[in-house]
Amino acid sequence: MIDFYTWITPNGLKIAIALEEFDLDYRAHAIDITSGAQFSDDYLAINPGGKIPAIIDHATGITLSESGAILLYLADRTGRLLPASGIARHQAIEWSIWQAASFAPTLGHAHNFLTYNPGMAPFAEDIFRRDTQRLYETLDARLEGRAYLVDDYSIADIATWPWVSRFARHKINLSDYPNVKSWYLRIALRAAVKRGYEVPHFTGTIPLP
Ligand SMILES: N[C@@H](CCC(=O)N[C@@H](CS)C(=O)NCC(=O)O)C(=O)O
Repeated sequence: MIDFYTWITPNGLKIAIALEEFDLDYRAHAIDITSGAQFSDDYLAINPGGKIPAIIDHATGITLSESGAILLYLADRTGRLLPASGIARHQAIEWSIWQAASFAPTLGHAHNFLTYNPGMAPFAEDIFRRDTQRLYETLDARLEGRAYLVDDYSIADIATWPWVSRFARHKINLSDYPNVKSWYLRIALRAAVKRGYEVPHFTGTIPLP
């Protein structure tokens, strides 16, 4: 059994979708980061950084935070959605790290400046709008002629997809990135993705461009 601490945000959705894809036994615990639940003593004992997501896997005794590390752990534990060796493994890790280090932080800042606080920091709005577009260009180029980021569907796709699902908040028109759009729609059809999108609770159906 895995205890899974999460909220209705892309970093949480990555793990919800992965747990559903791996068909692992888990209990989801909603940590409402809008009311400060991430700073409770109980939660800080699980993740001293006070961020979701985190897991406790009682089968192995491990407690983990950082969505990228959790995805790698779950893939290795199940032997699925990450090649065991070879170039494809390194490329899946490469794109997972691209997502964690570049895509997610930039889009998160874009949400803050472009959607939640528009007009407050024009310079930051400009930087994050342009950087977001550059990252979409990178993603679109990678997906040219490919169904998934690396050969077969993998944790790299699971890591990236929930952030793309917030395209409206970072002011991206998916029709401007046709390869991203078809990849996004392909993954949106997966039953496990639909189930994961409703964890820890239903917030609406998957947005369609
Ligand atoms: N690099 C971390 C980022 C985690 C993160 O930023 N989580 C956000 C929600 S998406 C959070 O918990 N925010 C609450 C806070 O910062 O107080 C990961 O990938 O897990």
